[in-house]
This record gives sequence, C-alpha cells and structure tokens, in this order.
Amino acid sequence: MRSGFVTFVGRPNVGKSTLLNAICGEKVSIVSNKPQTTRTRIRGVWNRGDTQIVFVDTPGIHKPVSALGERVNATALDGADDVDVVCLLIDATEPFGRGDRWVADRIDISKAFVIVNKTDRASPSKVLTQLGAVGALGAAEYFPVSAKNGQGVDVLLAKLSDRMPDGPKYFPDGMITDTPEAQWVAELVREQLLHLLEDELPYSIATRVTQWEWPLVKCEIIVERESQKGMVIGKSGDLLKKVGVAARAQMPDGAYLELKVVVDKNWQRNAEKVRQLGY
Ligand SMILES: Nc1nc2c(ncn2[C@@H]2O[C@H](COP(=O)(O)OP(=O)(O)OP(=O)(O)O)[C@@H](O)[C@H]2O)c(=O)[nH]1
Ligand SMILES: [Mg+2]
Repeated sequence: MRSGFVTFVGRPNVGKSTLLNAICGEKVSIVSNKPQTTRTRIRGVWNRGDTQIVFVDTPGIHKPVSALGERVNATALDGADDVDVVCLLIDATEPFGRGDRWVADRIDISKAFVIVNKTDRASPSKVLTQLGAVGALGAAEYFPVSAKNGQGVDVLLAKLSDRMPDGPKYFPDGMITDTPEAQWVAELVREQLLHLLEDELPYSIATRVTQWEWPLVKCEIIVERESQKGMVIGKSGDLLKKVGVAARAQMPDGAYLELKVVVDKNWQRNAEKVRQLGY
C-alpha cells in the first residue's frame, strides 16, 4: 500500500475546491465564484488500486483585513506543512500576479507541483504563456488542468501517485471526507448565501448548526450588522427560503432544515469569536 497527503494552496478563486471535488468524484468542499469561499482545511480521499491519496483543500491566501482573514491564511499555510506534496494552483485565465507570487514564496517551491487550472477557459497559447511565466518558479513539476472538465487531471494523479511513500490506508473504503455532518450542513447553507448575495455581504456571514435532532436540523446564519439581517432574509423571507430549499436538496431525504438569522456585531474582527465559530 502506498499513501500520503497532498495539499492544494493558492490565492482565492483559482479552483482549489473545484479540483478537490473533481478528484473525489463528489462535492466535499463548497465552491463559489466569489473569492474566500473556503475557510477551513477540507480533506477528500482518492483511492486507486493500492494507492490512497488524502487531498487537503485550504482557504485562498490573501491580504487579510480581519481576524478571520488572518486565521484562514494561517490555516492554509499550516496545511502545507508536513505533507508529501504541496500543489500551488494558478489560474490560467489571469496573469501570474503578486498574490500568486506571495503564496509561492511561502512554500518549498522546489518540491512543489504547480497546477495551472481553468485551461478550458484559456486558449492553448495562453496556457503556454502561463506555463512559461510559472516555469521560472523552479517547481518540481508543472501541470495544465481543467478542474471543470477533468482535462489533465489523470496525468496529475498518476504523477502524485508516484510520489506517495509506503503507508497505511488512512481512510477506510467508502469514506471520502471526514467533515462532520453538522459542519457540512452549515457549509451548504453558506454556499447558497455566497451564490445568492452580492458584494461584501458573504464575507460578513458565518453559519453554524445549533441543533441536530434528526430529522430536525437548526442552522444559524450569523451576520455582523442589523442592516444585513434583512438582506439575508429577503423580501417576505424569499431569499432565506431559497437558501433553505437548495441546501436541503443536498441533505439526506427527510431532513427538516430550520434557518435563523442572528446578529453578532463585527464577529469577523474578533479572533476569539472567529475561533468559536470553528474557523
Ligand atoms: N472554467 C473553469 N472554471 C473553474 C475551474 N475551476 C474552478 N472554476 C471556477 O472558479 C471559481 C472558484 O472556484 P473555487 O473552487 O471555489 O476556488 P478556490 O480556489 O477554492 O477559492 P477559495 O476557496 O476562495 O480560495 C468557481 O466559479 C469555479 O466554478 C476550471 O477548471 N474551469
Ligand atoms: Mg475553496
């Protein structure tokens, strides 16, 4: 048996979580078109023959403006410690920039794999230009992939498998992730809010399951200001209803999901509150 750990790092929105889901064959990490979607380390497992790779998705590393930002950056960088391979993800559709460089400087790049993602949205010549730009980093390997259509992912998995040392099966057969159910439901709710709300509001939101008495699941949506409460609830509760329906559709049959919006003033700036929320 060969097995090991592989961490995805990169600036926000480059497609780390989408790639994790593509590899696992199901959604284990929430995804949105807004930056700073992932807030914790999320593990997803890939098995092939007698090889098992545990992939670790991390929050996008960015310039922090709050205690939450500082916390998630630290979570991401810690996730790159002590793993078999660190993969730095880059977006093929945007120039290699300061944000990417900042992350590259904080990992052992000579041992890292660089993944140029979203090749489905970039012309072959643009992908080549991007590979040329990142080639100067001196990484161990380079891979153009599309997390969306799977292109290049098999080649990446083959190379990662080669790097796995002899080791145990960390996760039993059939177990794809170790995210606790309650945390997963809170994430599903937050994912819908990221999809449905505009501008800065999603960054002010945290979600937390407060009661799990199957089939009743109560989830709190925490906002930072009274004025945000109404926006999350929507006209005559429309938005909140949409969130509930979409999240419940991804839960096991029969679930009854109750959502409640509460205000916790500026929770995002308070390191202790950030910690209590599980970030
Ligand atoms: N076209 C295309 N879009 C992609 C691909 N991978 C990810 N995306 C899109 O890019 C956006 C960001 O994807 P995420 O997977 O949430 O990115 P992330 O790196 O996990 O972002 P953070 O959690 O904020 O750090 C979403 O809208 C995805 O659908 C890809 O290969 N091709
Ligand atoms: Mg993510």
